[in-house]
Amino acid sequence: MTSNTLFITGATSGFGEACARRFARDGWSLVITGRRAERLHALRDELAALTEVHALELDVRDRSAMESAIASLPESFSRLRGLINNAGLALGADPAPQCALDDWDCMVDTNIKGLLYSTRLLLPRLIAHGRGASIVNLGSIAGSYPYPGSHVYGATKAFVEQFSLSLRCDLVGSGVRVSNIEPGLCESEFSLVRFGGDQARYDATYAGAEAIQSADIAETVFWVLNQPAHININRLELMPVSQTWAGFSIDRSARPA
Ligand code: NDP
Ligand code: 8X3
Repeated sequence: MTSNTLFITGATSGFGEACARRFARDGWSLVITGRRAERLHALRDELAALTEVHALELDVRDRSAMESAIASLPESFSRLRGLINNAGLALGADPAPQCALDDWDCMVDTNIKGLLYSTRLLLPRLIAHGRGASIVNLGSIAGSYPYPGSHVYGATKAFVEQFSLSLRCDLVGSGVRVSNIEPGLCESEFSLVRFGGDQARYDATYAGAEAIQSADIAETVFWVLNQPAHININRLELMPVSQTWAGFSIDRSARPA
């Protein structure tokens, strides 16, 4: 067993998959998770040439499945140096009155409750590792800056930001670090999921923007996890150079009575 074992939620695409590749290259043992079994097992088989990999086919919203999968982790993966809470999604970008409540439920259940389950269930293993252990959460710029259609997605990421900061208070003395990575526009299947598989909207989202790529995020996460053990990166916000903030929007239809 190496002393560097990492648990990644949502490793079947995008940031999670890129993180798995990045850390495997450096010999970290991996627990990779996701719902799409075929992709998960293909990644496990590919990375097994580099390191020890354990694949868990898991829906992070399923608390009892999470409890039993984590309770029965093989002994060699039982002590964790890192947890990347990455599984997450946005569904739609329509104005709130037109949204489906099921989509809101799904974002809350995945981005908030799923992250809480993995964090709470894995905390004892991170604390057992102690100094140098890290939890890295995937927040978003949407957690800090609202935009039309960000409503529940942005609110889930605001939760992740505040939870990350609060958790640090409770972990003081344990040596376990907590970081919230807050990316802006990144090219991944995220936007296909958000727009229900609409390739034209996906293409329009990234056209000419030189968006951040998943490998860029993996490099950032790798840097965060490899800081000296006495340093905690609290929050790290990153955007492509092409992206900045919009101005405030003002409705000018009001007329004095
Ligand atoms: P992807 O859609 O490429 O990847 C999302 C991953 O999450 C997949 O591996 C997916 O696996 C997993 N996932 C989703 N729902 C569940 C679930 N219920 N149970 C288990 N796994 C799940 O998106 P990204 O890589 O871009 O996004 C990763 C994280 O980064 C998300 O939290 C996202 O909110 C955040 N983020 C993304 C940005 C972007 O612009 N792309 C910017 C800022 C933050 P599977 O479907 O197999 O279960
Ligand atoms: C994803 C980034 O700008 O689409 O978290 O909300 S954004």
